[in-house]
Amino acid sequence: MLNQKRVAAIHDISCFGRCSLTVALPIISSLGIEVSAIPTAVLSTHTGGIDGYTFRDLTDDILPIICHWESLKLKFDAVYTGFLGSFEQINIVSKVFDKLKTPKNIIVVDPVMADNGSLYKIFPSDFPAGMRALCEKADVIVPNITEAVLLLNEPYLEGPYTRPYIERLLIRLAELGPKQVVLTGVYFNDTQLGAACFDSSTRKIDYAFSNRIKGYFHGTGDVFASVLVGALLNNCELPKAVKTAVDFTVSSIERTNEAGTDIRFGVNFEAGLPRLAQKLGLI
Ligand code: PXL
Repeated sequence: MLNQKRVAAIHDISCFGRCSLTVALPIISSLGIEVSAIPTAVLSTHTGGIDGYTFRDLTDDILPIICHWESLKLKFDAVYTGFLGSFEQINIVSKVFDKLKTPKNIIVVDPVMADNGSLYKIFPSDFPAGMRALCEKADVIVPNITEAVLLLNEPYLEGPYTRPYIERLLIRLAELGPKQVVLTGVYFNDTQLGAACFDSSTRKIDYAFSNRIKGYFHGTGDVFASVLVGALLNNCELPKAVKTAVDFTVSSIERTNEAGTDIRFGVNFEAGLPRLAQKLGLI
């Protein structure tokens, strides 16, 4: 085996309710990549539809962890961030990017902050400006449509969308700085849902769709972005990485829907991991 790739995953740990690190670690590891974790906070559960969760902030630990890693001369093929709890965390993660960026590695930002037209209620209204600053430093960003319009300071529109609208969003997002933009929650009709991507080096736009499953399933954005990171680090081209992430997320949702699990508990992605590794030619 050639040199194994290594990712620094910077997310919270929500102890129950599959999302953030409890999703990123198993998915990316199952694709043969070493994952080093920086937990930004420890919560008893995620904050989506569950009240009374505990929250221990670990912001003050982030830079000391990085300083120790620097003393060990550790290098990373990717730095991947998702949910961040405050402006202060955004500013610190921005410093982490400066420290860990190399000419060869990629910084992937999933600007987790909103869905279905609204900013998550735990965030202040100026939070998108902070996320925008982080996206400007990224190589790849993975917003949903609500996050995209917040990053661009545009009004939220209900779907179905049109190709010119989606393509304009992709191009405007790339103008913020990232070379590759992946937009999730894209649909042109009521039967199919998926993602669109734009690579500014080729100026190519691609789409990946699957059957639309009614309802909201928690943690699916993290499942999608984790597969995307794992696939890109396995040298998948962007459109194939996006298609792989769409298919994997949809089959995780289908499995969960069939089982009738509480949607706040996250999706059963675990059962799909062996097939995912097989699909990417790893086993
Ligand atoms: O799935 C994104 C996420 C991650 N971490 C925490 C969250 C959420 C979304 O609500 O609350 C703590």
